[in-house]
Amino acid sequence: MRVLTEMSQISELLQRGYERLIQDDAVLAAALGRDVTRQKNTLNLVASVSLADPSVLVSAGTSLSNVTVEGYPGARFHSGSIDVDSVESLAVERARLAFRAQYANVQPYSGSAANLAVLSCLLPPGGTLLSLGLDSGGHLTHGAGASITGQHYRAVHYGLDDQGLIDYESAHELAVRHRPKVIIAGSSSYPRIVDFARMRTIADSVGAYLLADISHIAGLVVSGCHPSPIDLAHVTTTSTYKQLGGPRGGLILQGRDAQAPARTSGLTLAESIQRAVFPMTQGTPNPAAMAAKARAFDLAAQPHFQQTCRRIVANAQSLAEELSRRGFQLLSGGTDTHMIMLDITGKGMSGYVAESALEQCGVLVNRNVIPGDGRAPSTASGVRLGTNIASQRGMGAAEMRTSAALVDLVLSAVTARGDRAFALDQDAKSSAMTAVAQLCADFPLPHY
Ligand code: DSN
Repeated sequence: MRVLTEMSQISELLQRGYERLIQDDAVLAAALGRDVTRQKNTLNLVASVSLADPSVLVSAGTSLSNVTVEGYPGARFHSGSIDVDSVESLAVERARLAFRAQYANVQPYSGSAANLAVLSCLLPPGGTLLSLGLDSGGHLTHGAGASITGQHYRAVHYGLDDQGLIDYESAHELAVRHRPKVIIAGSSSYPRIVDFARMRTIADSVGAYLLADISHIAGLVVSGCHPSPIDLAHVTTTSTYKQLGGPRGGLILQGRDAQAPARTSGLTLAESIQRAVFPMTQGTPNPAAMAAKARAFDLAAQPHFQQTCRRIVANAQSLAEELSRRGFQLLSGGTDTHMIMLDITGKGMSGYVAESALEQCGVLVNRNVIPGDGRAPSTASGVRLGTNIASQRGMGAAEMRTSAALVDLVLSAVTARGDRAFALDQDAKSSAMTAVAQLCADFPLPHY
């Protein structure tokens, strides 16, 4: 009863917030409202998105945002932290439970911040790291030249073999030659299962730490649809919004190596990671985001989430199959995850043009560099698709075939005029928009 009364204060507060926004800030209110409409009416096949449950959104929007804390539960630097302590402890416990981890840190602002904290902890400035190259599916924060991780560390990259699969043998050879202190397993645009056990063997053979970045596949890991790295890697990082249905934020996890001694500091690895987040790379965390993470981790541990993840993988395979049947070139020939990577060099257009033409028809994807790409990341020669939101909407194999047909219809109707300009046949556009509207009406966003 008391909980209900206290919760109703939140509901009243949020209601007042909506009213004040509409009355006092019509410009912002209109943009926020338009985006809900846009989300309802588009077929979102972007690989790095998922829908946050309304209870996650509400948790992220509470008055916890008014609380400033630093440090960790029970060891803060400000008064007034009692409820944030409960929330953070709950989020940590739920993260550990969902991922079957021994240690969790829920303070990182994002997956990028989590990676920076872990690298700062494990690798001295100028130290060597080994990771998947950006054009092979790696991530900016894995030592790419444009990232601080590529500027402060010496990054060496492994790549893909002729089949488009991670070249583990070459990763091992590079590890032996360059003796990295950290090896990163994980990717941003690699659609296949990552063999974390093999990566750990490679790391152990040269005495390196293994960092697994599961930002894209965290949901599949929680639900058992992808092998878990938690006990294989020394440290695992993820963002909380790509596939977990959580708020914008990051998470650091550890399994059996949590209590292992950190090699330089005399602390355990877990203690060392705690310090790497606060105070080394972050100040005050976002308490409302930690609340929303707690809610999302609880949902991710439910059977319904597991069912959704199974559908995500099955849908990606159906979509991949139909795209392939229609003549699209799939990197690695298919997918084991939620993700499909298309090489569209043979389609006579850049990834930028493909993404833009599809967006004009209500189909959302994103351009991506591919191995040996002759184009810059801003235009790229690849297109990345994913099935997280389509699956959360309840779509299945038939809708994936329709989605592949839509991609085919639109891209076949494009006449590229350079890498950034194009003409789109208006009849095809109109047919595609009608089909997208039908799909969105048949499979509405849950709870919207
Ligand atoms: N890392 C980017 C992506 O994969 O889309 C953004 O989170």
